[in-house]
Amino acid sequence: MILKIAGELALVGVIASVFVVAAQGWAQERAAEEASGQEYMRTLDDLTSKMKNRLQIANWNYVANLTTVNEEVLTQTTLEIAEEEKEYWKETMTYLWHEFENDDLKRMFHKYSILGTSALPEDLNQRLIQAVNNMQNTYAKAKICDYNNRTKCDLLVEPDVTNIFANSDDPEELKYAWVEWHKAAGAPSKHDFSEYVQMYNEAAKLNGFDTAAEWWLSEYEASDAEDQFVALWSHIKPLYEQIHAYVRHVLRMKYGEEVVSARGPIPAHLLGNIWAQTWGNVEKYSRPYPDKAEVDVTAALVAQNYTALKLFETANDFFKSLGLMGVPDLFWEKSILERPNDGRDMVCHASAWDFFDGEDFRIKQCTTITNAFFKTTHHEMGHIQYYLQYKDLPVIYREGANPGFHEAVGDVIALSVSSPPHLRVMGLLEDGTDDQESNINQLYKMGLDKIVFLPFAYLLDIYRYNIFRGTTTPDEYNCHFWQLRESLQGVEPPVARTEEDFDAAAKYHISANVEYMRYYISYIIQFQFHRSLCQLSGDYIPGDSSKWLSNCDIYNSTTAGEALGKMLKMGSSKPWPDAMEAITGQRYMDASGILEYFQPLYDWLKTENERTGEYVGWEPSKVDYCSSAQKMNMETSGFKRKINKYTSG
Ligand code: X8Z
Ligand code: ZN
Repeated sequence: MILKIAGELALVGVIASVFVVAAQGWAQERAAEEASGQEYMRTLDDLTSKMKNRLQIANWNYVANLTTVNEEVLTQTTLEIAEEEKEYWKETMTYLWHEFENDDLKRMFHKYSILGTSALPEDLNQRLIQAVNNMQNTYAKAKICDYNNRTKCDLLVEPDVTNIFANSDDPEELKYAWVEWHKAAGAPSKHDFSEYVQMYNEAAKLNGFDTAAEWWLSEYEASDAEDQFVALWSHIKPLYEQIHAYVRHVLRMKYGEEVVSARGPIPAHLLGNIWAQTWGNVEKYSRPYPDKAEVDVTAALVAQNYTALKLFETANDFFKSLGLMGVPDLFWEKSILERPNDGRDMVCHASAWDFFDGEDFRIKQCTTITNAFFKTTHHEMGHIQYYLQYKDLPVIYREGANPGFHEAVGDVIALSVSSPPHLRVMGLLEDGTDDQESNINQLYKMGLDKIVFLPFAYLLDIYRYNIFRGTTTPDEYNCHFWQLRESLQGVEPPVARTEEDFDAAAKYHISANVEYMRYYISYIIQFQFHRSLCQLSGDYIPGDSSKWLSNCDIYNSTTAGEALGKMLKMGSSKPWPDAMEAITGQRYMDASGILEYFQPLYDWLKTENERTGEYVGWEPSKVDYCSSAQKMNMETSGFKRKINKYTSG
């Protein structure tokens, strides 16, 4: 009996030690696998930076000079790199990275597991590239004729169309330019756009997403990202409605009730911008206190002989004052800061470029000396600052914490630069303007830029989510676009529209396949960043009503610079709440910053709209942009119900 028990115990012991040995073996194997994963990541990093560098060069060469040869080189390079990436991807996927202990390594593998458009079979990828190139080309080369001289037909979006909208207040001229631009830049791209949607959705599926909408949303690393966007809008909407009502009132007084109805949406051609995305140019005749000093700095910049170069140097100086990095010499050598005067076609829309070699960073911008470019210059330099700060990270992390972060950096700087105290120091704003009325003027000008932009940015991607998800089909492209613009922005087209038109593509980012929710997020979080940096700099104390957040300037604050730098250095190596925490101590995006900033303006607008009795909100447009069949279909298909979710209405 005793012997039997001893025998059984021995057997149990043997089995147990077999397990222990097996477990140890397995653990060793896993450790070895993980170590080889580490090693592999280093190789892949090296290869990826070389591939990305090559692709960026081909890309830059094309957009800076739209020739057929440059287009061919770009297409070929993209296809070749796609094949290479596919091969590496297969190897990457042989690693059991889900089991890795090291979270950082896991994060890198996870990022590499999304192959993007390179996942497409070559023929489909080629169709995608072709469709996007066609749209880019159409947009960049679109020209319209002069209103007063119809034989002069070389007007481009930058600077000509932009200038017409900035300076003209002839509603007929504006209507003409609006219609012509949409005819030239939008309508021809309809077919290419639907081809692009099919190919892009196909790529999304190959990457494991239901549609390209889920792919884009995945960049925000939250399962409820879309709900977060919706919630943010519900907080901002009351402020937007006040500014909308105020501007409509002024425009009705200016143009008459025939042109601007009392309770309708605002006609989109009267807002000082071809896309009605920012309304800063209507400030000159809608300023709350017209007798107070000028707040638009265009005239001051011109009077002081600012050049494109001087604008960039000014922005560079601000970053340096925070203890952040100045741009390297190569930047000044390689950037294009003005439209070259050699007759070439190029994509003028401003952009900042990382060439992924740690040395080459460039901006391409067709600068003119205006208030708007003063801001855009800081915006673009913010992208460069991010590139510089994270240049030593593995290449897979050289991106914003989320796409909105990248867009917010330069704008945060511009918030300080545009504060009345800073403008005064720069000599761009008259002295002796530090009173309540001047500050309301200044805040109003900012509101026309920042608040007004939010519904535009938000709807541009709700529009594309609907298309990617099949909620909007090609025969409804234009009708649904205007349905969203009316519901969210409260604007309407100046003339009737049909499906012959494709107005969305008259906006650069639609034709160039650039996700746009990034700007919506940026315009919200930049105020969270501004508030925190202002507190760190000591130039703002929350709750102290003697100093407005809009009067804070962080110039020279190395404490603020250090916090900003810390966040920028993280790139996308950590989920964005970690990056946000590095500056704000908060782990979520919220509208409290922007609402705090604009609180005095909100109070002023509310009182003013009550005084004039202006209706707040808007009733349905009387302009025809959907056919009766389309209208019926919107009711029965549930489209109306679906968009209600986004409008908080
Ligand atoms: O496209 C841009 C930048 C380049 S990232 C000039 N922006 C958006 C636009 O122009 O529509 C900046 C603000 C919004
Ligand atoms: Zn940008």
